[in-house]
Amino acid sequence: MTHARPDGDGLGSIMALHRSATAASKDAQMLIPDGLPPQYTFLFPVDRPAGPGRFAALADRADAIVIVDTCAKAQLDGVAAEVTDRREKVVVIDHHQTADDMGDVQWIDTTAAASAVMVGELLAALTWPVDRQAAEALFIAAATDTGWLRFANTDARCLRAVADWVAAGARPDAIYRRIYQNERPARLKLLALVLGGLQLLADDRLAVMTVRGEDFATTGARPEETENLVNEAFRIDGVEMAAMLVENSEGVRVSLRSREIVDVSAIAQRLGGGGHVRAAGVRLAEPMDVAVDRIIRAGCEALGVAGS
Ligand SMILES: [Mn+2]
Repeated sequence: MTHARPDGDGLGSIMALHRSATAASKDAQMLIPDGLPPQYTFLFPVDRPAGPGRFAALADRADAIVIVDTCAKAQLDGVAAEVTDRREKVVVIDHHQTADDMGDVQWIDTTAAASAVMVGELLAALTWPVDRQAAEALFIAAATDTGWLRFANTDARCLRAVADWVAAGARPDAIYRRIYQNERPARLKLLALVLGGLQLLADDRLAVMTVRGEDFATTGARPEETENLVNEAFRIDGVEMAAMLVENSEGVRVSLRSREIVDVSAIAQRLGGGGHVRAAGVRLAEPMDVAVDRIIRAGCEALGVAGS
């Protein structure tokens, strides 16, 4: 099993573990504490992970409960207590800092780029078969946790693991297409509209982008298709902070990102939102033009430039 609101690393890792274990004649079942995100259903063409309602029945007849990509009770949602009640059976494989006391065996390596790298090493040590589908799942897991092998966590160990999976039949071109080149035309039309309206301020260090209500009708895009659009601004050399403002029926949803200087969580908190130092957000119950003005002032102030 992996964590609730599962990502590519958690899901790819359990898929590969399940497939290799089954090929090694083990009786294995997958489980996730909540629903399977639609964009990852393709990882499970045959067996789908069970839901939390099946946990007790599966756990009681299992010899081991392997939890991958988390060691935080809070990420196990409703099954956290049921997991720790069976701690003698629990094996954790994880690469995050947060390590609760969840089970008797906890293999935590914060230097691993992805949990999948650890899973790949474990499967090699066990000499369990890793076929093309398992290798693809591990590749997807490592690729999504490293931003397609470009984030700072990408290291030689990760690249060696990826090389093994390519040797086992994983095709980077097909996987890239599946994960990153599967958008609807409407989303690209929205991207064009957003980039067309991009404003650069504070000596071109602050980028502000907007999506107004009518832009959804014009392009046919859906509100969820604004996800990650804010990051497009960092294609521009010198942009330190980016803001994306999306209009909705309650007002404006603001996404803030910074490259390496500005603490955008401080800005978000001051306006009633929150988040991380490099990625934060806030909802403003005011008209778009007022919200844009507020964000420009906050951004210019954070960058030490007089607001326009
Ligand atoms: Mn991970």
